[in-house]
Amino acid sequence: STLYRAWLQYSPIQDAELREAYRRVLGTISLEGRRSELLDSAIEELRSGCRSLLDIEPELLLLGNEMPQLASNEGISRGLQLRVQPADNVQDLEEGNNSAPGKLGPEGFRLEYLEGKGQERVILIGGSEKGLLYGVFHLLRLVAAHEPLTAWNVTEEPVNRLRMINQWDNADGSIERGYAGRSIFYRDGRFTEDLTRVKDYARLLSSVGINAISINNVNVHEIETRFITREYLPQVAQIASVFRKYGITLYLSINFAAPLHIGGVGTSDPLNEDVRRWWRAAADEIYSHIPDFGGFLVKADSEHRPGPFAYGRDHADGANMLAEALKPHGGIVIWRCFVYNCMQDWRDRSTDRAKAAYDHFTPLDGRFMDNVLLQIKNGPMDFQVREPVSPLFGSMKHTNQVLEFQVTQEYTGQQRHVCYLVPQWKDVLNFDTHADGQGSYVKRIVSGSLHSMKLSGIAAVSNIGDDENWTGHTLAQANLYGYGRLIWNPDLTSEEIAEEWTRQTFGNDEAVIKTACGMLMKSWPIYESYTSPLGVGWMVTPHTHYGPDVDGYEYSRWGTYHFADRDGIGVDRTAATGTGYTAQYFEPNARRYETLEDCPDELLLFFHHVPYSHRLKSGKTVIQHIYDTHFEGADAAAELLVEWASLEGRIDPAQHAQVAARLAEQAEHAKHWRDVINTYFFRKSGVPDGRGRTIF
Ligand code: BDP
Repeated sequence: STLYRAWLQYSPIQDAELREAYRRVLGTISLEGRRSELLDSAIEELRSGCRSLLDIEPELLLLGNEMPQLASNEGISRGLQLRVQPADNVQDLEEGNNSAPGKLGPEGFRLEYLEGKGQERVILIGGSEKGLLYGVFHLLRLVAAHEPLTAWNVTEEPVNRLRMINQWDNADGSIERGYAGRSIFYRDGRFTEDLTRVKDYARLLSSVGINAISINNVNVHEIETRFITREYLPQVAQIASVFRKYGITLYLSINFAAPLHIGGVGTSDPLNEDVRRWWRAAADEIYSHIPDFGGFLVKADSEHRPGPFAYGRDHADGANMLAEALKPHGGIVIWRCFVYNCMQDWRDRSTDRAKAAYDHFTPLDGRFMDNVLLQIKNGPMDFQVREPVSPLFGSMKHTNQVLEFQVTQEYTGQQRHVCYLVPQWKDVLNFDTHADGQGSYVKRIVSGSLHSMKLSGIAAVSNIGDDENWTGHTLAQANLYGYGRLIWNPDLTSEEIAEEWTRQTFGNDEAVIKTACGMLMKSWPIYESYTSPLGVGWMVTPHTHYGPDVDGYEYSRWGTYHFADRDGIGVDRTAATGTGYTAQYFEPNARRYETLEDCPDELLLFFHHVPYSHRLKSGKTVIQHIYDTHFEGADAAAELLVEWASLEGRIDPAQHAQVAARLAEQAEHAKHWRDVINTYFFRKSGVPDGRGRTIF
């Protein structure tokens, strides 16, 4: 169905001229080099794409091991020519072109349309088989977007080395923070038998360049603890082989206490020799089933998960123990920095959850083995609609770092509200940490270019489940698509990505593109406007994290407070009078956040406690800002529904209806948010709305 195919619709090209042009060059496909799993996937993808987009069955010419000079070989100087050419070996594509040949990295590709002497051809060269597969997906993307052949001239190379997706799927089939049905991997404690859906997921991920996946929740329960044992490894290996065909390496989340729980070792102390031996044996076993296994993802000493602290050891001890076990096999440890005290008391102002990751990890810089990567959430708290960037980025110059985003919309509307997150992620990537002076952007830290890290990249929590359309809200497909595209190339704009996605998903009707992209682009600001104001976060229903509950977490132990009282609101995180969090940033960021006048409005309440009468840079008082944004936000949500209605008849009815239903729900729920938040602050502050609107 159109819902299921997501952005790989490959809808038939209607324009006859364009179709003919594509048919001319895609009617014959020749492949030089040996067949392999990855190349088979590339060819399968090309063929089904051509069938569906152009209604042709391309002729396939296999040219064996020989690598003939392209131009000199008469027999193949037409059609689409595929070739794998490792990095140092790329020649000029065009005869007589004596400009310096560019180098193609291992995951890169070059696509070129050549015309002359009455002949047309397209050459696609991959820096590796994987690069070629990415090139095929790119080519099909160009066809789907109706790009003219003359514009087919691209060389692409992923900016980030590790481009990962984290599933939070549990063996019982549930998904932690999943909003799109049940797991496609597991059901009732078992691996699903039919792997069709897993394969289609691999295609979606590979089409946007994702090259790594962890397949189980970071909170590892009983059954998943045993995924690393003989009992489950054959099934894990099957999943690995599905992903391998699409260039995606498999990882597992592990339970730090596994030696104690399932190993009969009696302890999980990372410095205990029996424990270390147990992990080495576990790694050996894993690699005997999955020779290219990626490694472990670890949540330790976080939200009641076991970790090295129980034995008086630190996180370098814990991570290095695992890294040592994986090292001989080339595996890596991805160790999460989401470590904080979830049992703290709101009356104790000396502890601030926002400070925790930095405090725990910066003293360990330089102590981690070179196959350990620290995975850091984009913000210091937890994927709120608005947070500052984690001060850990750039603060550990001798440690490999991975940035963690959340594609699943836990705090951003749970795929019942539309919230296109690419603009938020771009803000994070473009944040200048000043770690090494001006221009020390987060994107340069995680790509490894700033501190020349060999292993780094970006990971994100997936938003898919077994719903027909994968993501619950069809517009939420744009977040998965956008995540992959953005981490492939962080310099793509949010608009470009939205447009690519829209064309491939809904077709090339310009009115649809304009409206749908416009809606995506304003969706995050709209969601922010009717939920928690000015960066303060939370105010959500405890546990589910859906819907407003202003004081839901205010007097609990999770470390997430807004400190609203009759006079004011916000968390004082200044060094002068507050928790001292601002001091974790490099200058001039530290000073900017510390100084009330300089702190950006949208983060004001994250950093400062201010009276309701405090004037923002916008000229409004805080209280009036709260009232206005909530009225405007709910109106804007209602407007989205109207805009979408205008597209009826222009896109597939199933897609249209699905989105319309969610937008209607959003519009209602936005009113609820508006009323709860405005009423709360009206009653707390006693300040009437300056514009005389009724607030109960
Ligand atoms: C929070 C989620 C929780 C996760 C945790 C994590 O509420 O379910 O287990 O993050 O990242 O956002 O480990």
